[in-house]
Amino acid sequence: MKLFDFSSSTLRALMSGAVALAMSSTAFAHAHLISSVPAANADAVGPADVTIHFTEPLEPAFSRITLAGASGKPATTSTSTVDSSDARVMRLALPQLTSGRYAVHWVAVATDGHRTQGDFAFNVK
Ligand SMILES: [Cu+2]
Repeated sequence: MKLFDFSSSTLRALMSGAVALAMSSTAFAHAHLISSVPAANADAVGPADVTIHFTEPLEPAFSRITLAGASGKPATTSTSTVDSSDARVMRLALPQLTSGRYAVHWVAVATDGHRTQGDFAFNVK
């Protein structure tokens, strides 16, 4: 009597599991938000831009920040940029905003191609 009888499909499943584990250990290179200005839920006075610091350098072509007002409509038509001297910093220039609550949405694609995204809001006084 054989104790183990691995069929080739079982072996393949085990191997793909091992590959998935090996790949997930490199997935920590995802770009995560460290901090932002304005900060989440902050009361901002005349903010000139939204600046977000990430854990990893970003791919400018696939990363972006967008801003919506309380109505859900875009609060600016300008396009966000990744800092040319530090690709871990992304920025959206702002027009003069009227008082109210604004929602930031960000998409960050790290140089390993992994995509993260998030939302936060701040208030303009
Ligand atoms: Cu990653």
